[in-house]
Amino acid sequence: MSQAHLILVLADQLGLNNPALAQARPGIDRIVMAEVAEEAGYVRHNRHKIVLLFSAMRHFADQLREAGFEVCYFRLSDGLTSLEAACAKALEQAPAEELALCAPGEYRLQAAISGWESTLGIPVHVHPDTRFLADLDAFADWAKGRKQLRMEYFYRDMRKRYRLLMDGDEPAGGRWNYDAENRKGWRGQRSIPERPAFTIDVITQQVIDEVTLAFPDNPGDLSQFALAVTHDAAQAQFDWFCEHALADFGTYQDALAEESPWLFHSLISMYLNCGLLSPLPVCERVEAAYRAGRCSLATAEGFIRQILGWREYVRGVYWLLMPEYAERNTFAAKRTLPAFFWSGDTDMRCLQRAIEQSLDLGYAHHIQRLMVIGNFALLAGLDVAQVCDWYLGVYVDAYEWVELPNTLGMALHGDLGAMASKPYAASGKYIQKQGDHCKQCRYSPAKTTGEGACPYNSLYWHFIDRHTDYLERNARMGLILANWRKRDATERQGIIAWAERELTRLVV
Ligand code: FAD
Ligand code: DLZ
Repeated sequence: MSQAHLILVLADQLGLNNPALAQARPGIDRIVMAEVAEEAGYVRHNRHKIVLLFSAMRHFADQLREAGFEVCYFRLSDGLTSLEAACAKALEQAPAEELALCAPGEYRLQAAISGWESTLGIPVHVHPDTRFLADLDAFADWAKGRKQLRMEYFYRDMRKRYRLLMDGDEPAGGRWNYDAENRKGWRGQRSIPERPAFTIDVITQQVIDEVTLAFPDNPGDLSQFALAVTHDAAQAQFDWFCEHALADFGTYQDALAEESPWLFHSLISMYLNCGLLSPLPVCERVEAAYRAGRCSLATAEGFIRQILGWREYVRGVYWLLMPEYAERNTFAAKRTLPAFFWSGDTDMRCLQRAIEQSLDLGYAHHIQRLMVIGNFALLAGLDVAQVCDWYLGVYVDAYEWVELPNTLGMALHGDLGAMASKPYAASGKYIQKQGDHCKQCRYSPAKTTGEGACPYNSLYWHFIDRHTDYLERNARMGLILANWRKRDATERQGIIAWAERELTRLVV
């Protein structure tokens, strides 16, 4: 019989579908899991994220033990600083023929692991991560020779491949994309269902106490912790979404609401990303809801596109273009991140609400991340690396494979257009159209300059003006540039001067 293997399970790989666990032999192979300072500290992680991962890891370790495995589990208080140190310690306790693990989700860790064979002195077998729907080699093949990568074409191939929302060879309903039906602004049209009551178990309470002590300066109001930490509990939260919120998901997908941080969103990204839920059953469940008449095609298509399309696509782009990707900065944006990103203390209501809930809960929905916070960072020319680090730390679902293309690429257009064909830049009027924050705001989206003018308005034109050379090369920006240029010179100068004043006041 061959010797024991040591299997390292990372905090975002918590499922029996982890390929490193697929051939694991109970009673022979050992599993190592570790809460370590290096992973918990490489950005200022939200405490909700740390509690979610540590508690889910401890629950999963128990599940593996029940399945007959020996699990070598290190807690943060054991003082091991890195995953490598944890593996070394586990090997000290009992030797192994090889170390196996599923490929990590971040380039930084992949690079570190490539040195472990020599430091640990045993072969290291890194299994490709098969928990996604698109294989990375297939994505690279798909991307090869294309002048521009576009999610829409990738997504159509994925729909055909997984036969999701297909009627024969045609997309259900005859169209691939129903986005146009999914853009309603929020005017309190519906009542937003209350999320079910949440109970904290003993393991999670202990983790909350430990994290509160160990990370006193990290964001996250743990009195509001309500995240599932087991597969069953994550499934129950998704079931609740399908029953109570899915039907309105599409219509209000792009809406911004004073009264709710999440409207009809699913709140499952954190579970998909750490292995408590799997993407295919989630998509199949939503298709079944549509086929049973429980949600519209526009809703089902909109939802499935996010997971089958965007989620897989951003991962493909990340691994295709790293590590050079992270160095990109299209607009040489380098203004220091304002202090209010860490406090929410700003009088721009939409931004205040979005940042506050991001810090307190580790959650903001897509339009808050893209069109409120990201849009502000883009228009104000905030340092792309500082913005990306903020996103990577603050959100409970953030790992670089998904955070970086979304932040650097989609929100900041900092990746030279690899992710999005044009910058998602918008003025205050867009924010007003999508929701009801402006009514509570001291600024008016109807004004561009002068006391009480919404800062997004002048900053929008400042952005257009300072990047004319770049934007001119993009046919989709033609109309906006023409709009800007047809204003008379004095008006333009006035807007730019006001925007400069706002930048000095708000940013530096
Ligand atoms: P829903 O709105 O209910 O959508 C359903 C699911 O679709 C999500 O759970 C998610 O898995 C997937 N999804 C939707 N949009 C995207 C997308 N653009 N990329 C990848 N998956 C998507 N998502 C993360 O998972 N981690 C991140 O770190 C992250 N950072 C982001 C940063 C920025 C600047 C932007 C604009 C978006 C980011 N997103 C990220 C994508 C998206 O905002 C979140 O997935 C979503 O808000 C999570 O909430 P939800 O589960 O309620 O999503
Ligand atoms: C995010 C995170 C945190 C906060 N802590 C740990 C940890 O203590 N142990 C661990 O195995 N993983 C942790 N993670 C997740 C890793 O950072 C993640 O595996 C990599 O970022 C790759 O996606």
